[in-house]
Amino acid sequence: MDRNLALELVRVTEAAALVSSKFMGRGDKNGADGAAVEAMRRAFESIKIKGEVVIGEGELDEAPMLYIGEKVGLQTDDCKEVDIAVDPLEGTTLIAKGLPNAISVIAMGAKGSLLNAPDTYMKKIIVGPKAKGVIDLNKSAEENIISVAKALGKKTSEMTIITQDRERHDYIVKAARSLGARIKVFSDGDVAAGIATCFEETGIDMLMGIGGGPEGVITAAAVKCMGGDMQGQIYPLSEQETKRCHEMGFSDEDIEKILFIDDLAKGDDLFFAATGITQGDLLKGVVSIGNNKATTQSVVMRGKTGTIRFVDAIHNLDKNDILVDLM
Ligand code: VTB
Ligand code: MG
Ligand code: MG
Repeated sequence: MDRNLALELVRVTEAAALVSSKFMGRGDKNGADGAAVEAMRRAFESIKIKGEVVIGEGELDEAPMLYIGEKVGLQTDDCKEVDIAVDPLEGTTLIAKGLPNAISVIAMGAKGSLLNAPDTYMKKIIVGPKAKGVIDLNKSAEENIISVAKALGKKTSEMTIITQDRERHDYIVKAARSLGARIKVFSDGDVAAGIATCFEETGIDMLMGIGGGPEGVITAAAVKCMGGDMQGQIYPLSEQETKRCHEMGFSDEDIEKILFIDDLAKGDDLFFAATGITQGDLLKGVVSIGNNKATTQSVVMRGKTGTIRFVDAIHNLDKNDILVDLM
């Protein structure tokens, strides 16, 4: 894929972030989500790709836009065919309450590279580059913490594990505590939390937990670009979710299987872009600076080269013809 597309993608996440940031703290999850989706859909129109959404807002009957199978981008014959995974507003509860770490995010890959994961839960373990190759979802949380600590040259008491604050993760908290490791919990948004493991300055060594399957694929693309490691397992938590897996072509055997990072995001022809909506650990949020201007901060990654760029932008919303009526 043309390397310039990486920066084009930022326009798309910026648009969704700008528009959804208006909803910060307003208690309106759906309003914020709808606005992000609409902005992202519009911003995609001018991107030189023949894109197909593989991870999106759901099936055609439940999502009017950015549904699985939807074609996005310019779609002209000279455009490259690509897989697109989007979460226009990752952390609807975060934006509704004005909590940190809401982001807008896109992963893009060569056709066939991104797993068409069902919209059910996924068990995940994620680490940065130094612990690549030592994680194993078949092993216990304790064993994984010990292996990762060893790879990082840390005592387990020097480790920080991040997990979503849910009862289903009690076994992780217990495991970490039994080893004297530190725990950081987050209320929502495991894409941002997962990515944080690949930036040493965050102090986060590994993520473990059960979060969204679609989010797992998006995170895998980013972790791939950064040289980290991840394993996933599709993890339906109800009969209905198991049914959903079957509908999407995942057999019981597929559900049992450990998915390696390359199963989630194949090869290295991958791009990832995220823009902060609320202030976060890695990215600043959208800030209105008056005179109908706002600032954003984004991160863009390219798998081929492993380049990671942070992009700060000042937007003049009066002059933004795609967003003007949405702001
Ligand atoms: C997960 C996680 C997301 O919502 O999907 C989570 O991947 C849902 O968990 O990042 P619960 O059902 O326990 O709320 C997010 O945190 C936000 O979309
Ligand atoms: Mg979403
Ligand atoms: Mg989400």
